[in-house]
Amino acid sequence: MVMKLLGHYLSPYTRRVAVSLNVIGLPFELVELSVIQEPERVRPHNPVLRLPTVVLDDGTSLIESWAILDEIDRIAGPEKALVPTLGIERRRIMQTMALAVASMEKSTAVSYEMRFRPPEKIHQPWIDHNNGQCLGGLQQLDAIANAAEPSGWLAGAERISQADISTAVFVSFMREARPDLGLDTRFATLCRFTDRCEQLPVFRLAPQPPSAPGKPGVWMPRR
Ligand SMILES: N[C@@H](CCC(=O)N[C@@H](CS)C(=O)NCC(=O)O)C(=O)O
Repeated sequence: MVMKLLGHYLSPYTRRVAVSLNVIGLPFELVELSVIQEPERVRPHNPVLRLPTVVLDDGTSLIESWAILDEIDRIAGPEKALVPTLGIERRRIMQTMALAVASMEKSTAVSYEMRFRPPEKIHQPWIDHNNGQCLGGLQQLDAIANAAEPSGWLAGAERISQADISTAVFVSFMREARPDLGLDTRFATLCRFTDRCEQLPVFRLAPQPPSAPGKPGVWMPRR
């Protein structure tokens, strides 16, 4: 029995786990679930009702993508791990991932503010604050991507690492879900780097679904 990845590729956190499994070469089965529409299918495996959740072949559940990725690296061993276990490269890769995750979280804070709140309770200064934080992180990632041009990996790594996977998956998601941020214009280098990653077979095996025009509940805030 292979491990089960509960989630869907509309979720960038699920998608970064899937791409990581592809890079390492660990087989998995995607079990497509929506936490909003099917919470009772998620609850037995994750009491926090969040995706991704991984169910190992012995029935053990793993939650939170960062902790799942850590376990995948442990299973893969130090030669294949996507975050090096030792050395200064570990710090550079972890810090690049930290920028990517923090930017993604700030973008999501805005999406949730606009999607789940009644219009009269949306607070524009909070949206502006989060957008500013998100763009600050992406600006630094753009500079890091610039150093990797035209064919290298982020953080000076010699092969693809979790910094590349998380950055590219999150930027792809934000370009689609947050067109208002204008990432292609602001951060052309980062977007070029993301396009390069998205061409790789390991990314194409876990494709980000195309946006659904006219279905604001899927990507776009209901506003
Ligand atoms: N910190 C979590 C974030 C995961 C997350 O936000 N997942 C979304 C789907 S993209 C979700 O489950 N949202 C439902 C919720 O949090 O209520 C991780 O890294 O796994």
